[in-house]
Amino acid sequence: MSTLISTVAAGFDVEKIRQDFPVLKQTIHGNPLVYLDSAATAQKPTAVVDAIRKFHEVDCANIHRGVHELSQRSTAAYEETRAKTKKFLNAKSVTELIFVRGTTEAINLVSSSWGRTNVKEGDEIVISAMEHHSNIVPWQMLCEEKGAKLRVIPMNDRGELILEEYEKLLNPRTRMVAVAHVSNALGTINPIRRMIEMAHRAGALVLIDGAQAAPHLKVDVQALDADFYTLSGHKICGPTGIGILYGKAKLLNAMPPYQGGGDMIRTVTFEKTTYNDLPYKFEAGTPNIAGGIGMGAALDYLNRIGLDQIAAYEHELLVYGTAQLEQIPGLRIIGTAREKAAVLSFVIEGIHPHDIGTVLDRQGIAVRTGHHCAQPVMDWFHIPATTRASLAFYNTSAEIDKLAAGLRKVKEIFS
Ligand code: 7TS
Repeated sequence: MSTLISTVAAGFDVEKIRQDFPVLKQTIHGNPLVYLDSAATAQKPTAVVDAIRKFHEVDCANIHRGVHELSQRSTAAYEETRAKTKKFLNAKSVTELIFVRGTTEAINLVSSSWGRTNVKEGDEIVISAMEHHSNIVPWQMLCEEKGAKLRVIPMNDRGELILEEYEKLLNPRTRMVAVAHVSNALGTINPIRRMIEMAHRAGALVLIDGAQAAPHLKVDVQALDADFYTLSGHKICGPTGIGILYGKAKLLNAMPPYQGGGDMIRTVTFEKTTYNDLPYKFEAGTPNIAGGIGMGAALDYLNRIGLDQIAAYEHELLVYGTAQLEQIPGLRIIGTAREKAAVLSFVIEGIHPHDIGTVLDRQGIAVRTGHHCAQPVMDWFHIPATTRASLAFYNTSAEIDKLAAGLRKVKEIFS
C-alpha cells in the first residue's frame, strides 16, 4: 500500500523536479519508467543537456589555444566549471582541481604519478574491504610493480569498516590510505574525517573515492583535510567522460606528469620539455570540453536544489524503502550500516539477482544486478551478486511501492 513520505524537507517538490528530467517521462515495456540505478549513472536534467547543446551549436572551439572569439568563449565556459567545482568541494584554489575522465582515471593518475615517485619496496597501501574495483586494481598494480603490500581494512556484518582494525594496520610503512566516502555496493557512509585524521597521525596520505558521495552529501575537502578527493561527473547529473581529481597543491606540484602531450607543457625541445603549472600539468591533450561545460551546468543545478535538501529527502526515501523491502519474506538487505546513503542492495532466497532484474525490467523498473564492480564485497557476504536499487532525489515513494510490488511478483513467478 502506498504511504506518502510524511515530512519531505521543506520546499522540496519532487514532482516539479521530475519535470527537469525528460528521460523519466517514458514507458518501458508498457509501464512508466522507474529508474533505480542512479549509483551507476544519474539522469541528466534539461539544463545539462541544453548546456552541451549550446556549446556545440554556438560556442564550439578548442580551448586554451585560440585568440578568436569562439575559443575564448569555450575556454571561459570550461574553466568556469573548475571554479564551480572549487566552490562545490570547498577547495582552496582552482589549481588543485584536475579535469579527468572520472573517478577511475583520477585514482589511476594518483597511483601512477604519485605512486611512481613515492612508493618503494616494503611500503604499504591501505584500502578497505568495500572498495570499487577502481580503488583496488590501480593500487594492486602499483604494489606489484614496486614490491609494496596492499592491506585491507575489514568490515563487520552490517558493512561498516572496523576502525580498531584500521588503527592496527597503520604503521610507519603506510604511504597511502585509499577509501570510498560512500560504498556503491552497500551504501555505507564511511567516517572519513576520522579515518583521515588517523592516517595523518601515522604519516600516511589519504585518497577519498567520492564517486558515490558527491551526488548526495555536502563535501568540504578542507574540513576533511583530504589529500586527494575524486568525483565522476556522470554521477552528479553531468555527462559521462568527465570528472575531477582534487589534490592538495603541494602534493600535485611535487608529482610528475601523468600523460605527456599538448597543454601540459611550457616549452618543448627535442632535448628537454618543461611542464606547465597546475592544473594544466596533468591535462594533456584536448579534453572533454562539452563534458566539462555540462558538468558545470550539473553543479549549478544541484546547488539550486541544495545538497542538504537532497540528502534529507534521499534519507527519507531510504528509510521508507528499507521498511518496504523488509516486509518481503525471504529478502535480505546487504549493507545495513547505521550511516547509509540511499542504496538498497538485497538478495532474495532461492532467486538469482539476474532473474529478479529481468522480471523487474518487464515492469519498467531499472535496477542493477551483479557484483557492482565490488567482487570482494560479494565474497565477504558469501553471495555471487545482489540486486541493487539506488535512489536519487528525483525518485518517489510511489516508485518504491512499485519496486516492492514488483518484487512480490518476482516471488510469485519463482516460488
Ligand atoms: N568508485 C565508486 C565508489 C563507484 O561507485 C564507481 C562507479 C567508481 C569508483 C568508478 O567511477 P567511474 O565514473 O570512473 O566509472 N560505480 C558504478 C556502479 O556502482 N555501477 O556502475 C558504476
